[in-house]
Amino acid sequence: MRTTQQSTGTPLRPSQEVSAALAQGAPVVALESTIISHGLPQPRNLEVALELEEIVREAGAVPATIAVLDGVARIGLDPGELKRISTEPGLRKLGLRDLPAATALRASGATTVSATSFLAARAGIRVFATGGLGGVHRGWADSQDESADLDTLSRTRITVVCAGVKSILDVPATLQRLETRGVTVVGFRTDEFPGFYLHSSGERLDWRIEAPEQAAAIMRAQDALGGPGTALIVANPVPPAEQLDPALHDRVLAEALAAAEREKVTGQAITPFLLDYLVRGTDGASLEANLAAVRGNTRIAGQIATSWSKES
Ligand code: PSU
Ligand code: MN
Repeated sequence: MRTTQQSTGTPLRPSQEVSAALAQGAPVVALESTIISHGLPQPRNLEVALELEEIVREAGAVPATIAVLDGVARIGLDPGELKRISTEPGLRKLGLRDLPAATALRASGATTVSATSFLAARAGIRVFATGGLGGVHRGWADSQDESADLDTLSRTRITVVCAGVKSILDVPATLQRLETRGVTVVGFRTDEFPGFYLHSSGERLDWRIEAPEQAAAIMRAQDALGGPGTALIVANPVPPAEQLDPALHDRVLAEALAAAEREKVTGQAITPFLLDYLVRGTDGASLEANLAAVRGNTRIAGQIATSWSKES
């Protein structure tokens, strides 16, 4: 279904439900749309979009899936709009830098972690759930390809619950960049940085928390300390029973990286290309691991948002 609401002139439009929740200080969880439009195959993507919203509601919070529709940044989508971002051909992938152009030129697109974080924070939402963050790509020394997710999280006051960064990336380099940029990273019931499809990336973490209330306490400390407006990354691993078989992961990822190089895939296209290659190369097993990760993150994000709204 296509909604054809006219722009009211303001580039940011929260849904009625999200506005009401924010006005009352009720918990709200932002959800990104790139994972739906560009990260998951149809028709599963729409089912997932609806399911993630339901998980947020079960945790007692209001979901706010974020996307740009006809030049308006929408904070909270109805089921018809979720269907639109799941099925519309040619929907763009919008990072932070794309928002002014998309707004001015009345474009429609799904928002990445960088654009979603920025828009959520602007709307007054503090907690955001996704799958795996973008980061420093392998071969970054030549390509200079580092996701805008990292830069945005270094200057946006938002809590992102994720299963680490996508394992297609250079994970140690990404962690180094997060440290340099002052982004706080804590493991949720783990001492190791999660590996997106895998329970662990093998990289150690400095901080570990056991409960959503501790994430809310760190958020209060961020505000009390009053430093630069950095993010909090809550790294929540996919359970070992639901992870992708590590040997299969390593083999198919190596094939995917070789195929991307052969086909000269670069820029915004590389992440969707690699994710799609993994889905096909693992007969859908990577998709199930990806979904298990996103579901778990969404549940924890709902709990953190609920704890945060009770105490602030
Ligand atoms: N997490 C997933 N699937 C995805 C993404 C994250 O489980 O498709 C998306 C996010 O929107 C993230 C983007 O911001 O991939 C990173 O893209 P790039 O590497 O081009 O910055
Ligand atoms: Mn990139």
